[in-house]
Formats: sequence, C-alpha cells, structure tokens
Amino acid sequence: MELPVWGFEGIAPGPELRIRRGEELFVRLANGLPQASSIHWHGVRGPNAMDGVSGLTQQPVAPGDQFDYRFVPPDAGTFVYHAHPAAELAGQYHRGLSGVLVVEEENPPDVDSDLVLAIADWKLNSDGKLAEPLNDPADAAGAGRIGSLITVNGKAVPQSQVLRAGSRVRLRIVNLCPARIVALQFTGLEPHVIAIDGQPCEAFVPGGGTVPAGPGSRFDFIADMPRQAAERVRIPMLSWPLLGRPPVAPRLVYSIQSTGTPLAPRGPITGLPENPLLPKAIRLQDAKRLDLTIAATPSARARPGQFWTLNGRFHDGASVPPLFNVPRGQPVSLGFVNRSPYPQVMRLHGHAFRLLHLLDDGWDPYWLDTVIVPPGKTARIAFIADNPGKWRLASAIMAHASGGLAHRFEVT
Ligand SMILES: [Cu+2]
Repeated sequence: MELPVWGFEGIAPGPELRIRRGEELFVRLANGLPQASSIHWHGVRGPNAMDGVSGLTQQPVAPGDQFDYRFVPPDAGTFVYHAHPAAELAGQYHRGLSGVLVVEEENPPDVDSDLVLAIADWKLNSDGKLAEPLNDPADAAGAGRIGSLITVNGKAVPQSQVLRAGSRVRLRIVNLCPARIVALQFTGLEPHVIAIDGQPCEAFVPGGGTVPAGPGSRFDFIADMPRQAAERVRIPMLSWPLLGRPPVAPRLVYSIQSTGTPLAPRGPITGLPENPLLPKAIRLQDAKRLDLTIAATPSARARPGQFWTLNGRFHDGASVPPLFNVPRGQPVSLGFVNRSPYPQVMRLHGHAFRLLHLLDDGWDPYWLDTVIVPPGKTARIAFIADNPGKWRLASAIMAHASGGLAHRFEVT
C-alpha cells in the first residue's frame, strides 16, 4: 500500500543526507509545493541565516522559487531536517516533509554497519488516506497529531534486517513523529547509548532498557549482534503513556537476525570523544534565569494558532517581542513549567543544552536540543548563548507549535 504524501525528492522520509564533519552541506530547495516553505536543520548549531525558519531567519520560499542552503555544520552527529514554513508548519510536517541528516565523525567508531531507523507515524482516515484537516484543531488543543500507522524508514512496521553474527552495529534512532514520544526496547542485545540529540555522551546502557525520545530527538546506539546465527534481535516500541488513555501494548518495529559464522569478538564498546566545541562548564551563578509556564489558552478564547501559551503569550509573530535578549556568551537557565495535562516537548534552535537536576542544579551527563516535560512537572535546562542570531524556542509537537507554542530569543 502506498500513501500519498508530500516529500523531499518525493519520498517520506526524504533522502538520507550524509556528509563528513568539515564538509559543506549544500542543498538547493526547489519548491514544487503549492505553499511557501523552507528547510530547518534541526539540532545543527549552524549559522542563523541557514536555520531555515520562515519569517524569522529567512523569507519563505514561494512556490516555484529556490533557496540554497550552504554551510559547514560544526558538529558530527545524527540530525533531522524538515519543512519550516510559518503558518503551515504542522500541515507540511504532517504530510511527510522531514528526513535525516547524518554528519559522520572524522574518526567514526569502528562498527560493521551503521543503520538509521527513522520512526514516523501517520494519522489516517477510514479510506486509508492522510486524515484531514492536516492541522486539526482537536490535535492542536490535545496531545498533538498521533497516528496509528507506524513506519520505519518509510515502510510500515515491522521491518527486518539480517546482519553478521557477532558484528558490531551502530543504530541511529530518529523520532520523526510529529507528536508521539517514542520509547524503544531492545531484546537480544545490549544497546550502549553513545550520543543523544546528535551530541556524544559517556556510553551507557539505559536503565529499564528504554529511553524516551520526544519528536525530533535522536539516540545513537552501538551494540554487538548475538554470536549465535539465526538469533533474532527484537526492537519493540512502547508508547509514552498519555493521561487518561490506557497504555498501548508494545509494538514490534524492527528485528535483526544474526547470520553466518560469528565475527571475532571486539573490545568493549566505548563512547565517542567529547565534542570539544561544547562548553566544559556553564557558570550557573552568572546565568540569566527565566521560568516559562506552558498552559492552554482558556478554551472559550482559544482560536486556531492560539491554543497554547508561554507565560501567557502565544505565537511567534514578528510583532511579539522575543522572550529574552542576551549578549553572546551569556549563560542561560530556563525552567519549563508544564501546567497542562499533556506531556510537552520543547526545543531550542542553534544551541545544545544540559538538563539540570531540580534540587541542586547538577548535570545529567549529556547534551540535548529537545526536552520532554511531563504533565504538571518542571524541567530546567542550561546553555551558553554562544550562537548569534534570532533563534526559535518552540514546542517540538508540531500541532502545538502551530497552535501558539512557538517563541524566539535573540543573541547579540
Ligand atoms: Cu529545530
């Protein structure tokens, strides 16, 4: 069965873009859509003029027009690209305009295979087509658009793969879902997380065997295949529980079968070297601190584009002032306070941040560009505003971003 979508190069996800760190990314957007658009490079700490946010960092690219993205991504890692028009953001994303960008390390870890698993979900009508409207106000006011058709690399799950017994595999798990929080489990091998949201972390085996990935998040794993042939590694997906809904049964997304005579055992799995471009420390005592409360607009006043507020304000319209303006190099600490009954997922453009422990401001040992804030909870992050420009700070849940939860900050 084929689903009519909008896609980069006509497919969803779009083609996997792969370059090596230090190389220039050169992508020409030739807009064949009936709507204006642009391309955002999610997680890439690149120059502001190349961030691809229509109406903020560039003019929207009109139907029939072209725009060249040309820059050298500073970091190696696993990233996402997606359409980033102004008003039609959720609609274009929900139609399939997203893909994966891999920037390989100059000295990549020694593995036998490097697989991208891009998970997406699709909300369908009873006729099997994409459910209309693409930007449904009910999704925008609720948990976002969550579909029941799950795909991995554009094909309905479960998908499978055969790899040499005992071989070492790198798995780049990418959540391209527009709202769903994806948690994968691994049975039959021991997955070591080596990078989160594109940035290296100390290698660890996740507690409970699973890590939740918000929309747009990426997890890089390295694992060794079973040494016995004909063993099956299973990767089921759990769904982040939605309040008021029963938990969804695990669903098999991917399986990998071992084959052939086993490869000789390798040494232990080690992590990637630290990214030297990221700060060694953030002086929190010097940080600009700001709490940002996420809340629904009282339903009687809610209109399309105005379902969600941050500190009482919706929208990223140019007339709305930036949330904050900081000089380059300023440490910033933001508290996201979720006063809604849904998980909220927030993302920051142009920067990587640390998640802080709420009691002592200690660090978790990884960098992120996307953070999940459970209902009724607070998440505090810290970063150094070291990338000049006008940056978006918005919900990673596309229907929420188009529903008003999209703001900006400026680094001068
Ligand atoms: Cu982004």
